[in-house]
Amino acid sequence: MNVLTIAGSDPSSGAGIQGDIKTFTALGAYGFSAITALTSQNSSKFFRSEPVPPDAVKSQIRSVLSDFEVSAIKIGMVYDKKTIKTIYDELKNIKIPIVLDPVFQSTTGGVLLQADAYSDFKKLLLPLAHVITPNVPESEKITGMKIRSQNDARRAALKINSMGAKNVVIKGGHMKGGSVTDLVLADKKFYTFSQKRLPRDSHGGGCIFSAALCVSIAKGKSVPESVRLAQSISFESIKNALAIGKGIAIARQKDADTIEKDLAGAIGRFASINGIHRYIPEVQTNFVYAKPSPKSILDILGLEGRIVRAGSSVIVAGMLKYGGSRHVASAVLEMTRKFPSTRSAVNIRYDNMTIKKATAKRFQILHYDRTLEPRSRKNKEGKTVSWGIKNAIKNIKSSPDMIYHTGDLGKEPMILLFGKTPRNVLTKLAKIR
Ligand code: PXL
Repeated sequence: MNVLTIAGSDPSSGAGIQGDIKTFTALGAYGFSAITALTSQNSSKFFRSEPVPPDAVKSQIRSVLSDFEVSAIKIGMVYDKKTIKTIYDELKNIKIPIVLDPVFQSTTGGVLLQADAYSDFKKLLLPLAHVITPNVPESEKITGMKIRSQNDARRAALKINSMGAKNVVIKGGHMKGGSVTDLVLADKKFYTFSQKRLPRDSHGGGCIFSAALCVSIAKGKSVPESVRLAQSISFESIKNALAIGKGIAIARQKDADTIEKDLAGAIGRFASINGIHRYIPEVQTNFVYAKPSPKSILDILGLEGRIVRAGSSVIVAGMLKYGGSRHVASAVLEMTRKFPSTRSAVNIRYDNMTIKKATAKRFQILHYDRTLEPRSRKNKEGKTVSWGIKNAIKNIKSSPDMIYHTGDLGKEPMILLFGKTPRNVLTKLAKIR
């Protein structure tokens, strides 16, 4: 699968063309490039930049599009009015989805878009965007609004949408608070994805986000699912940043492990299911995926936070982490001891209707009674679920789809839905909704 980036060159290779190509490669896509400008910068300083002649920008884009099949295009640094007009003319009639990353200023203060080019950026490029990915200062620049709260961000996203960008992601990194919340407006609906704030600054994280988003869109994934993946990839690469220069660390792409890619994507899809908030229990939801033959919950990837019900939508809180889930992971750990290929699960709210629908679909359903657990074992964190799963599957020959319990004193009843992969779990969930 091939993608194209139209962006500036960054000799430090953290951002721009070089950063994009590394991200594309790490995610298994083939990356083409058309260079719009040459920047001279390192980890401490932005020295200068100059545009590539518009005719050469045009010729690069044509060279790529006239030959190769391209499934999505990312636009980054566009520098000036002439470059914007050139890109607009080349792309206005093509049907390939465009991810537009408005880059106005570098981390070290360099000007990436000239002051007199903003109005053309808004008028010509913004309406071409399938997805636009501004951070808070960029959203303020685009809308002329001040953004201090989630509500402000929602209003800004609606405005950017009304200016012509089909879907909008406002990255929350610049907003105050202990966590970072990215806001997504996709098909007129809002989604929020939040994560822990990393204590350091780095160069290139924004480019990695939009490049990863571009690959996911190229694969035909939905916008919320793609944002979730992009958030996960950029978070990991900022955590993994290298301090190889005298200044700011440079974000570094890790090859995304497929467990992480699959689970991050499935969580994004789960969160965007219509009416999914009704399936979230009081204790909230986790979704996990184990490495093959997990030895402990540290081999099982889950959300460090939870999928949380918020009114009639859900918020995905926290990033994926091995050992991030205790409860659902303990259930999967126990399951894999008998059925090694059943490596994923999600917990959902107990409801008799759900059990009935699952029965009608001929799911293999088991249950256990928490009140029968020997006293000596009780109150040990994560132990009850291991005991329950072990008992439930004791005399079973094939892996169950669903295991539930009806609670205990002060304990909420719960349904666990199992599958071989997160995708498989979602397929089962779709059958019982
Ligand atoms: O991260 C934004 C960015 C994008 N493109 C180029 C850059 C930078 C930041 O420095 O240099 C070329």
